[in-house]
Amino acid sequence: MLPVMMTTKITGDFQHWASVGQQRIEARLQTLLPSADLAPQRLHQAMRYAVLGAGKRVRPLLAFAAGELTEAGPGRVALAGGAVELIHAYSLVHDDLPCMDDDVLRRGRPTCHVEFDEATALLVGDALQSLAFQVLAENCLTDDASAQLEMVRLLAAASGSRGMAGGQAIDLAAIGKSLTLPELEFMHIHKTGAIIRAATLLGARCGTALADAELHKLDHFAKCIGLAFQVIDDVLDAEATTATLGKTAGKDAQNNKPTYVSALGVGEARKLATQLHQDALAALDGFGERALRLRQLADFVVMRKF
Ligand code: GRG
Repeated sequence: MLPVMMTTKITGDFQHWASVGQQRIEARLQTLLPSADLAPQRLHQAMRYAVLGAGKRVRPLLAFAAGELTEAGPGRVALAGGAVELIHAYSLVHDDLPCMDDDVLRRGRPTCHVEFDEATALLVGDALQSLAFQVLAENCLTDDASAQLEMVRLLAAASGSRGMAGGQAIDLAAIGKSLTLPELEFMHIHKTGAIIRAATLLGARCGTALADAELHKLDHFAKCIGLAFQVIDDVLDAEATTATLGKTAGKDAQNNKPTYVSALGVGEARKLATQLHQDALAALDGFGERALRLRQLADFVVMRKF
């Protein structure tokens, strides 16, 4: 069951749009993933378990919203957003492994290695990552072949050692230490922000090309939202319940991890998220109505309760 995008300020119109997007991406992921009865069945069952039926799908929704800026076809954006969601799902499976965050609950269910086993969970992550790039390589996502190659490069860079994997390495090395705010920002721009940025840029690249200045503004929007997403993630880890989050609450403090809450306290962390939200919205000035969904997603990111 996909989570419903409910916040205090978000309108019914946005909820409907988000729900349509969630269903579209769910249907796309269903067909992108190998069937569970195809050999090796256990691996394919575990891949489907890790990806389908849950998750907020924030990254594909960002891709759809950015695609609306460039009049991209939703079918193409679903493929690009699906590829990003496969990378995201792989990162969650690996992050939950005993050698990393060692967690038993994800998206309201047992984590992949608990439901299956560690070796299978490792392979699930590997195979989801490969599948993401296969999806980008074997489908037509834009009429411009060089733009499509750039999309492959973007996602590879965002997920590699100078992106998400690098951010995760910094995160693991920081356990038990305190980081300065610039160090925290550097870690999260990589660990969480890089994939959120990639989702936004890939969605936009499925449509007509943006001018460099517009692309720069969209990238700045995504950078602010990626960081705001993490600041709120830290706040929710400290304030929300395990039942609401669908993952173990309070893990950051329990694992002695430096976070925006440990560095600033909840009140100041929320203020930082509000500032990032405003910066993100300011970056969209000049895009007009075409950026409506991006603005609403920015609202959702800072007001979310899960
Ligand atoms: C293992 C290479 C590697 C990277 C792991 C994503 C990640 C890096 C770790 C996850 C740990 C974590 C809680 C990060 C904070 C932000 C984040 C990515 C939260 C989970 O994303 P949501 O809230 O999850 O979008 P859903 O389940 O809704 O998709």
